[in-house]
Amino acid sequence: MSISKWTVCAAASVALIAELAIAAPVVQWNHRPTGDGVGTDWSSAGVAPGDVGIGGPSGSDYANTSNNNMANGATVALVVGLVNSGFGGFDALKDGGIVDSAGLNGNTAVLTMDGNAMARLMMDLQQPVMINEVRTFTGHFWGPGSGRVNQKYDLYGSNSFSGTSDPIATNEGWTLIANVHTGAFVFDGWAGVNITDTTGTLGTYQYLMMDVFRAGTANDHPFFMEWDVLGEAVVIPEPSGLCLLGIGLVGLMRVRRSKRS
Ligand SMILES: [Ca+2]
Ligand SMILES: [Ca+2]
Repeated sequence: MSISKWTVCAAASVALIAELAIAAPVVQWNHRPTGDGVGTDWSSAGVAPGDVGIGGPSGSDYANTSNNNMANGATVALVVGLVNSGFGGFDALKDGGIVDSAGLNGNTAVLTMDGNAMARLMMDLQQPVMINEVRTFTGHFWGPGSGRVNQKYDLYGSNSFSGTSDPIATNEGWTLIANVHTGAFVFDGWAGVNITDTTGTLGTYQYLMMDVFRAGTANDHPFFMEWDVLGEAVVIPEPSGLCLLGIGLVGLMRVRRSKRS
């Protein structure tokens, strides 16, 4: 490799490292009581400690089934753990909304945490997407109140998932995006989480993975109702292509200089 190629690659790496150094996830959440209904306004603080106004469930996000910008449609699958078959499938996470007790069974993906340390959900966006925001929504209606609306998960992103689905394995390319825990608040209604980043983007990923844990209350099986991914598809240049482009520009500059001299 020539010196100029190393120089271009090093400069690009330094710029990337500088950007990564100031990147910090911003995790916000909100709890809405049943009296709000499914068309609730999420923009004001709710009823639990730490609640703030957030964006509500989206029907036009990248992952949503009705999003025409999607090439082949996002898919969601359970990689580790158990899902309660008495409830809806994972398409319920991409239909643009939340439901109340009447629509609970058919439009909610319920992770069964009995005897399980965690459950792992993976979303394949089919192509790399520059993600500005991730939102997740849960809901539950049990009369006296439950902890099943609380959310506790770690969100990862990758562009090189190859099937072994281990976010810890560096050869899978998984990057930790954010840690989420909305607390152990006990009530009936909905909880929403918004994840953004101080840089304006959470990164560019084709695959997202949630490692879901028990939130800290009895029978705290999470009842997920929506998983939004706000962003746009992008084309990622190959690193080698970037370096070659840099070499080409340096070479062009050299040619012009030699013509002047
Ligand atoms: Ca959606
Ligand atoms: Ca939904």
